[in-house]
Amino acid sequence: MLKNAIRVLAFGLISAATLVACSQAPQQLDQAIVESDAASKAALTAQAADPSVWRKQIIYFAMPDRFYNGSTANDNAGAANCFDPSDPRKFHGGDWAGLQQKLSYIKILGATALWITPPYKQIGKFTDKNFVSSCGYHGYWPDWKNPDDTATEPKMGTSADLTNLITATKNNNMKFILDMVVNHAGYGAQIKSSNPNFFQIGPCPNDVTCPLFELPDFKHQDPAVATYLTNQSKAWTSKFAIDAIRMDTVKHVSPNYFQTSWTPGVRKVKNDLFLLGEILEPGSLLPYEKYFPTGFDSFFNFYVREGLVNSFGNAGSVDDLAHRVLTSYTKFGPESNYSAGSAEVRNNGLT
Ligand SMILES: [Ca+2]
Ligand SMILES: [Ca+2]
Repeated sequence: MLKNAIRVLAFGLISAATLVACSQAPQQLDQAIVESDAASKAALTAQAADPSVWRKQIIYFAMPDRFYNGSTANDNAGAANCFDPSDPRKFHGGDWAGLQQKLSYIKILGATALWITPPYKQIGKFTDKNFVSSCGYHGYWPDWKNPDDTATEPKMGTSADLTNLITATKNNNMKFILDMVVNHAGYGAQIKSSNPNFFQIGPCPNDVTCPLFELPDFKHQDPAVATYLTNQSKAWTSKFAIDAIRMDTVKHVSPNYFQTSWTPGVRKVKNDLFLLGEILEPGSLLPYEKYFPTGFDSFFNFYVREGLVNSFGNAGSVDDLAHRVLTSYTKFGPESNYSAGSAEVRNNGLT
């Protein structure tokens, strides 16, 4: 979600991600994944990103709309009344062409991988109950239709523009990470009208079924919904030469969906995809454990990040950070300690 994205952005323009590496994932996949086809299961467990490659990456996270305007021709494309550089809730003109023009700047900073916010066509101007209007400049309010057509956000550019950005990224020897979301659609998205039965209704007792910021929340337990969303992610993965997927709002989606549908699905398209999940949970490591068997390679470690903020950002005791690093190490082993501790601190100039 936007709020999460801003928190990550605020932490540093360039950063090695604070990650929990799923070093136990292959074994747990063997134990937990229920596949009707034994051959598919064997293939799945054999397919994964190479951790020795991804452990070395320095990821630059860019929200293209707020980065650089490479083409003023698309500023007013798509949704009406959504381009206003003076309004923090509207589009400001940045696009994939602008990002491509500035790749050398990102590379000079030392980044080895580029992660951009979701590319989906966004809903039109949304006015909330307090009469505040916003637009999906962040990419997390997709205006999907059924069947999905992999439409890109016109203000970001065309499919060709995205392809060109990815190609240029690779030509600069950088990896490309595409942000995706399967938890929700944008407010009033086309699919909400065409397929109202695709969405949760009624009480919401937990993170999975409770709509986030009242966004239309997908009912992943419905096989038709699972198929729709997984096919959509597979289509984007097939259409664009991405190296990795950063998945939004993981803890708001059933682990079973990822484990049985989404992860095997996208890996069948590209078997060495690096799958990085957002579990925005600073208070406990329990949710991370819950999602380990789902097939993700790694998760952002917001638990250790909270310790970094408390200890260094807010001038608190380092005891809090030490406790969190030790807990993470004890729970997930030396890989999590490596990725969650030293790299993050060093690359953000905190030591
Ligand atoms: Ca533009
Ligand atoms: Ca949900």
